[in-house]
Amino acid sequence: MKTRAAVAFEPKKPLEIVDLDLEGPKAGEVLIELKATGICHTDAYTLDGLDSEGLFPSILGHEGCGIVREVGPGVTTLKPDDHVIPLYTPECRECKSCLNPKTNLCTAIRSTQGQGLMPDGTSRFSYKGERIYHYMGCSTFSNYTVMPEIAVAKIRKDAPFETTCYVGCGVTTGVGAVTNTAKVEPGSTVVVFGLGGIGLNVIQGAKMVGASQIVGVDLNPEKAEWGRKFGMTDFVNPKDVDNLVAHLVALTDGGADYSFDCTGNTEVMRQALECCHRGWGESIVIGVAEAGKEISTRPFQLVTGRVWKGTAFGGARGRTDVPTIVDWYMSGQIQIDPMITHRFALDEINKAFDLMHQGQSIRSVVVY
Ligand code: NAD
Ligand code: AHE
Ligand code: ZN
Repeated sequence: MKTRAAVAFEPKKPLEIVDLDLEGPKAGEVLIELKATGICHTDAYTLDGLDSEGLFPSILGHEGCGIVREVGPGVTTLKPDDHVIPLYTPECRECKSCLNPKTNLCTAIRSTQGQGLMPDGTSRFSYKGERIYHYMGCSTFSNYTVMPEIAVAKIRKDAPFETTCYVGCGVTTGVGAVTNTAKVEPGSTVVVFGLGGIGLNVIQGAKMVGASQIVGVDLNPEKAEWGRKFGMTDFVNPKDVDNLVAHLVALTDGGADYSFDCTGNTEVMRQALECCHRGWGESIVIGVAEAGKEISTRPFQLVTGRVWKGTAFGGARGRTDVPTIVDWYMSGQIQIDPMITHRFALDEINKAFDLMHQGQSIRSVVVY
């Protein structure tokens, strides 16, 4: 069949909107009609050529929501008309990682996913006979995509597509980093670096679990008002203080119980660790750093009890946890609507990347 998609033909070039060929679902796969997709900073990072796994030409996008239109042989858990969210972190429930409660990082199809291919080692997308790569196993910047059954979360039908798509990455990543990875306790002191589409969700997650002090840190002063909307108690612009770490340690009475990097900047990751409380403070790396970047700190920071951790997809097991997060949204425990600042047709998708780079959007969504 044909599908209309925004193709990344080359790094650092605008996406091109074209009609291309999509092969139907094979065994264990489903065809999904996307109804909406968010644009995450990770899409921009890959398009900018900063991802060591980045492949071109490819169809980016990993924050989608849509409807199952066709199922391949052997599919048992999904059927046509199911409303679904594609998962870049699948949940096969059988691999060594899925059987270990310590992680959400299912390994069943990770190697082919990293090569831009379906689990059988081929791509379903082509343009003028040339292969187009899948991206993060999702490729939601296409009106239709094909997904393995193990990488699809079935959700309730009353959840609106154009807001619920954000659960496919940003909401789950931010809220899940608080609830699954850090396991922030009520009364905790939390510092969040980077108040974009991820950081604001860390803030609302920290508020939901009862953190008593939530400090937001951002270079963009306009993010102060955004943070306050979702539960931030204090805002610090690094440009306004001489020594950011010392300032944060003083502001939090000796250091944060938990800090989160939502910038992808390795210098910020160090600050996030070092503003944690001596003896117990934990810092969670969420931001994705450019290829080749490394983090550093004095080992004494760890010797004296600070803990450095990371999280992917907020530690969530997608098929199990995503429907619950959608329920939290639908029951008002978390907010999504105010964070969707811009809506575009697929033809206008490059505007969403411009707004993100200019710091003018929280989440832009393409509505199909
Ligand atoms: P975004 O562009 O919406 O927000 C980034 C924010 O960080 C902006 O508000 C920006 O002003 C701020 N910032 C930049 N440099 C800063 C600095 N030096 N100090 C303080 N603030 C600074 O991006 P996003 O969509 O929120 O994504 C944030 C990061 O999280 C990206 O690196 C993205 O790739 C990553 N991410 C990781 C996961 C995961 O599973 N680990 C999931 C989604 C996104
Ligand atoms: N491919 C990059 C790393 C990119 C990365 O860390 N991706 C996150 C999700 S970001 C979503 O917006 C992730 O899930 N990582 C775990 C995984 O298995 O990819 C690189 O450095 O090679
Ligand atoms: Zn993302």
